[in-house]
Amino acid sequence: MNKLSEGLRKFVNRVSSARTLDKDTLEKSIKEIQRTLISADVDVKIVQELSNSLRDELKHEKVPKGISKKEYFIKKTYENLTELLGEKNEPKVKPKKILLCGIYGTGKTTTAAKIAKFYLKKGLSSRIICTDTYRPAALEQLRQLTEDIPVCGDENEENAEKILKNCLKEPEKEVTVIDSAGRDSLNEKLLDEIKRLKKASEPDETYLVLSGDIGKTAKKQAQEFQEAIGLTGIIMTKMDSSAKGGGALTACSKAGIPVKFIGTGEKIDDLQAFDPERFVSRLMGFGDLQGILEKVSEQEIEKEDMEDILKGEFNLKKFYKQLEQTSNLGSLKKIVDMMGLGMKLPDDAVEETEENLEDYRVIMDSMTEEELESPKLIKEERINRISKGSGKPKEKVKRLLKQYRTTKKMFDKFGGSKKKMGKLMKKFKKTPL
Ligand SMILES: Nc1nc2c(ncn2[C@@H]2O[C@H](COP(=O)(O)OP(=O)(O)OP(=O)(O)O)[C@@H](O)[C@H]2O)c(=O)[nH]1
Ligand SMILES: [Mg+2]
Repeated sequence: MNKLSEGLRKFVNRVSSARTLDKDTLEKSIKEIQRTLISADVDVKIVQELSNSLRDELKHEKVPKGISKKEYFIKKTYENLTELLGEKNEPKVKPKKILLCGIYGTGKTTTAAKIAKFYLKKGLSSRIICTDTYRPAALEQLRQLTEDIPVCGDENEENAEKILKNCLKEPEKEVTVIDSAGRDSLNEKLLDEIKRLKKASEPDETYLVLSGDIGKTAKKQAQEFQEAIGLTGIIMTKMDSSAKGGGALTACSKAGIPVKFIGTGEKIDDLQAFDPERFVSRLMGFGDLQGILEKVSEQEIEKEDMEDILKGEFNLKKFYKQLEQTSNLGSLKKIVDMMGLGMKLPDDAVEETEENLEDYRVIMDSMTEEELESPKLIKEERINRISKGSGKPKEKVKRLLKQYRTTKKMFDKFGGSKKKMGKLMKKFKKTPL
């Protein structure tokens, strides 16, 4: 766990365990956040703004019914931090060309492989084009990173643009990721090369790959590339190993250039679409935060979900959301128990799901939108693909599907009776989850 997370969790603990949220506790807690953010290289001015906004909101806004002032404070902190990090990125699963650029050693090549794999897992065919003529064995590096993705390049050609053009002539795949060479800074040579690669490939996305360890200076670098080349987003790597990743993310968001993905390790699966809410809630401690968020804002969302579920629209996406929102199936169990009609989720099903939670998440990350929405489409062939993409055994994919079906059957049975459903909805709306 990195320092940022450690500090934020300490903050959550301090607030939660305080008897009341008096002025002294509030100030000490704000200091805790300030220290933590500054040590993650978040700009001092931004930290100051955040503290002021927190103080202000706590002073002027009414604490909603049903939660304590302490809980409200934690929720506000979560919201303010999330806002600092910008918008959520939901990468569209459709054919595209992606050009990666950046200076030396930021993780371009590793990221090229990760992105190609990301889309492959979502069911799109993908390939990588290596235009790096500077780093010896750049092609070899890519081939080692990816077993099941074709890599095109030419060790004997020195002109990056030529390599690109030749590779683009090869049979097309749905997603093409273009890796480029780095330089020690955004100098003329690099600029010239990327401009030419961009012209020759006409990419749908141009991503700057930055390493989280540069902290708040990310802003300057991002702006320079943005002006010189035109970016559609940033990929922030080494979020697992850098103490300054928080500062780097915040800086990019402030510069108005969206962070699209984050790299969280050296392995090919260590890439996540950037989601500030998920990111902050992990940092602050999902378990601690979850209870509070559920009590307030998410209550409404879950109610909507519940209505859909009762209408018979329970799919893997909803199941996935449940898994995402709760670190265990507690709330789903609560829903089921609340039905109070002798239909209980078997305890071992709940336990089993808790145990398998992380695996399930990985498996579902390898499914397409269509599959998540209509799990009945998932037959043997797709199971094979999902198992391969996620690196999990077929049996595990099947077990997940079976668990989903069992739960759905129960909901369907229940949803059949309108009267019962109406009664339940009334009850449901009154009772916080
Ligand atoms: N911990 C961690 N290491 C990473 C991550 N992404 C890349 N790396 C490591 O960073 C180092 C450099 O990665 P490369 O992908 O070769 O970087 P590059 O930008 O292609 O480098 P050049 O082509 O020389 O400019 C390698 O050791 C990678 O394993 C990440 O998200 N987390
Ligand atoms: Mg490289």
